[in-house]
Amino acid sequence: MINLSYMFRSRHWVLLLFMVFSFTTTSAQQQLYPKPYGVLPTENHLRWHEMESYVLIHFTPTTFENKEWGYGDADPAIFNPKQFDAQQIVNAAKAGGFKGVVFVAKHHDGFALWPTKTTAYNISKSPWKDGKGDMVKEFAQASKKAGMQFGVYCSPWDRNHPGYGTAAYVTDYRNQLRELYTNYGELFITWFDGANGGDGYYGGANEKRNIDRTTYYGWDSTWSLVRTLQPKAVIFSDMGDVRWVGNEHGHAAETSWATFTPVPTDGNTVAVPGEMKYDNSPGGTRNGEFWKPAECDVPLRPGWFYHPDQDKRVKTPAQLLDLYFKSVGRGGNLDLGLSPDTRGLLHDNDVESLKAFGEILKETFAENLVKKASISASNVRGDNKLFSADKLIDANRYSYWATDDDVTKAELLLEWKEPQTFNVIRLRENIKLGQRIEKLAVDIMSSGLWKQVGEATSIGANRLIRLPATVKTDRLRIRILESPVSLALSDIGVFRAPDSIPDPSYAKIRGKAGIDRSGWKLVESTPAKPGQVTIDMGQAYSVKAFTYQPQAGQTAFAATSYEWQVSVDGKNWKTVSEGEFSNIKANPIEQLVVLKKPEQVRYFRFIGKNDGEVRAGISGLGAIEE
Ligand code: FUL
Repeated sequence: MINLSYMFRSRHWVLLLFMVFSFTTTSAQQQLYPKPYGVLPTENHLRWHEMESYVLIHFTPTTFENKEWGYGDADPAIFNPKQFDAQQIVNAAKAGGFKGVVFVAKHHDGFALWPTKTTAYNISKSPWKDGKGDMVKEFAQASKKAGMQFGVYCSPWDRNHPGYGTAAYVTDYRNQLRELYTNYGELFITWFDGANGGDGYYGGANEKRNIDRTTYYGWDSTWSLVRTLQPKAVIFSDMGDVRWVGNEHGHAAETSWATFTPVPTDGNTVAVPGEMKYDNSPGGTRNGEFWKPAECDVPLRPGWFYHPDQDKRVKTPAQLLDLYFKSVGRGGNLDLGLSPDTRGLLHDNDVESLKAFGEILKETFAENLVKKASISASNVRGDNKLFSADKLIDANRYSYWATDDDVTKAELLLEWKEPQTFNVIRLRENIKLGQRIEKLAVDIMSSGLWKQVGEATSIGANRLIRLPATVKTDRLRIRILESPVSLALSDIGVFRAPDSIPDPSYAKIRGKAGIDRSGWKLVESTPAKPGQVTIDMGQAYSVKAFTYQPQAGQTAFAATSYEWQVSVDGKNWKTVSEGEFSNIKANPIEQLVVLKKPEQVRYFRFIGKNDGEVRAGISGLGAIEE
């Protein structure tokens, strides 16, 4: 009896000791909630991430000049879009699944699309609506009506303003921002591009105006206007709250961190729009100083402005879907450029592409197959229901599955009663706790064996893994392989994108191809003038246009201005076209130069200049017959 009671008491004692021990060790090592890792997004960032995609609309007198950059000298009289309908444009964007509209209220040409008090070069001087129109207002209202958010882009560079380069312009520029931030409701974004300084009209001076980009705009003071007047807006710029992804192709790097440390150019101490190093922009900076996720901007057509010769070069729904995966699917947002034509409407081809793309997106994400699955995890933080694996498949974007502090690798298993068919996996971290996961792999059960079908790095706000082929299975496994800290994943989605996407009708018939280059001979190219070449096409043609393709990855050497000379006999030459390749460094696409009238040409000479010197990388030249 005594013995038994002793034993009982001692076992009890041991159990008690054990409980105290385990309780104290857990609480000493691990708190209930995981600690955040690194820098974190703001509330503005969270809303921006949830948007995923929006459009950027360029429509100014530059449209009527058929240019990419207006020089600042266009007569406002040319701006008369007789059928302008903001709602047609905004609705087309909405049909594409886009959630917001950014309107270019003023581009580099300096023409203000609203009746501003800051410059006479504005919409009130145009015949549109007898000078009583306000295009910013029309887009703001149309966006509201369509349930879309609204933002503005007001170009810091102004090729019309006589005072550009002096303090007077900066005062006017800030007043333009004040007007835009005060009179058009709540903005979700204010957009600042980095192209600034250079030649322009400047009130008739027609000269080059260089500015010190690090000091001229006083970005801290300029941006404080956003914080005060539009506190819910994110700033887009090369190194804004959301960063330029460093290209205008619309995609982030395969590994793209939301964190970023802007790096000044050599000899400078600050990074500013237009003057910083862009090497890390596509991929961000692991453990960077700021949360600055990538905005991936790309026009729906080759250029940002409407050009009739690009009607058949509208990106197809399949291309848009690919861009979506490379931007939104890599934790960034997609900003797609739309360009109304001179009627003031989006061309039918653009409307058709957007609509078909929107339908594909809807179809892809219509059914999340995880809803039918059961889910389990190899570890759950503190074995606590708060962090259980089913948080990954609930409807709450920020509820999350988490692991114990010392668990940085783990497995998640999804099981279905019946085999499921899918080709897209979506993963989201609870970014309120930072960007943690560095690498994971996706396996499916196939004929009784695990088979790896996908992998991903940098998860963050949103990671879409497009499987190389559609699979059918009743078991899916996610293996999280690398993370510096415990895991905090909030979402798994399993979807099926259409296996094939038909091309829209316009894309089936592309524009007339260039003249066959196989018989062409290079008759002149000298190392002393690396931007100049002369070509003999072997016979004379009636040429209506020339093309120039800059070298990929060498945009610093792209020609920023051009001259084409032609000859029939190789002796007598005439210049048939001269001008600027606008925006070529940011968007190094093939440039098309249409001649004023078709010319008889056997020999042509291309002279590509960079900053006034004959010096340009040439990856291809072409000629198009009448
Ligand atoms: C660039 C500009 O130079 C282009 O013309 C275009 O507006 C693009 C969206 O931003 O910086």
